[in-house]
Amino acid sequence: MWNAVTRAISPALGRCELSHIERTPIDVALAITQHHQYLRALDAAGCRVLTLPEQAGLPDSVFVEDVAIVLNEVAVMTRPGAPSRRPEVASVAELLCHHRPLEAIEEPGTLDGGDVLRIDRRLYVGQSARSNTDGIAQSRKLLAAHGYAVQGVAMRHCLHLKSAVTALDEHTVLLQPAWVDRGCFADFRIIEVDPGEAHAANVLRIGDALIMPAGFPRTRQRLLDAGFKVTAVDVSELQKAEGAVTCCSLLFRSDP
Ligand code: CIR
Repeated sequence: MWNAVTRAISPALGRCELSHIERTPIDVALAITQHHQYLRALDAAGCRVLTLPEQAGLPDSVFVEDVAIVLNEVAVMTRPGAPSRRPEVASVAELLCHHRPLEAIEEPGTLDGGDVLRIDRRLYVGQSARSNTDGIAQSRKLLAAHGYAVQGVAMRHCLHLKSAVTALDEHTVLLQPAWVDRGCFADFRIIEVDPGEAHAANVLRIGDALIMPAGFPRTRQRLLDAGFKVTAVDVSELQKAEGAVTCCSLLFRSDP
């Protein structure tokens, strides 16, 4: 059974961190409606959805993915690269400690969960503005003890590694070649996003179900043509906050 930890949207979402996109007004009421649809999609994909209460003073707190790496054996609480986001960690740790032994990334390390792509026993970690060399080295040491290999991945022009590449199954990735080199994923079958849909690579996988943002119909068609089962959810207001679909949940199994 998959659990999905999520968090209700802060009314301050409009004051979120932004790195690679221009600030445009966010309709918070619409964002909340869209987030409910996202939660329904998680439920339909077979998740037990756990929703933490909103943190009004923390604009980006809906993006729970960034504060932890949750594996079958352990959860690593991150130290987010944006200082404004570090107060988001504690309340998620309080929940996760009931499900996993906890470890933590410590100063001077920084790491955002959005940079961590797990495929089988390997974790690809984006060398981004949010995840520094020390944070990646700490995660490598912590996770080697549990049999995971951690590999840093160069990337460009986007916030997180999972803005540029996500896994569709254990053998296939969806990739934006302008933001990460195909060669880093040479061991996998690579499906590229449609050239006109730059932000389409962020897809959330739950077993054999995929959730992706609406608004990328040509990339979605590529996934359907390749035989994947895809649900599209409109997350336009979260996209204005530089979020997408992986960032709004932390998935872990209750029967690891
Ligand atoms: C930030 O800049 O931290 C937020 N506005 C967006 C975080 C999105 N997180 C993710 O994709 N993992």
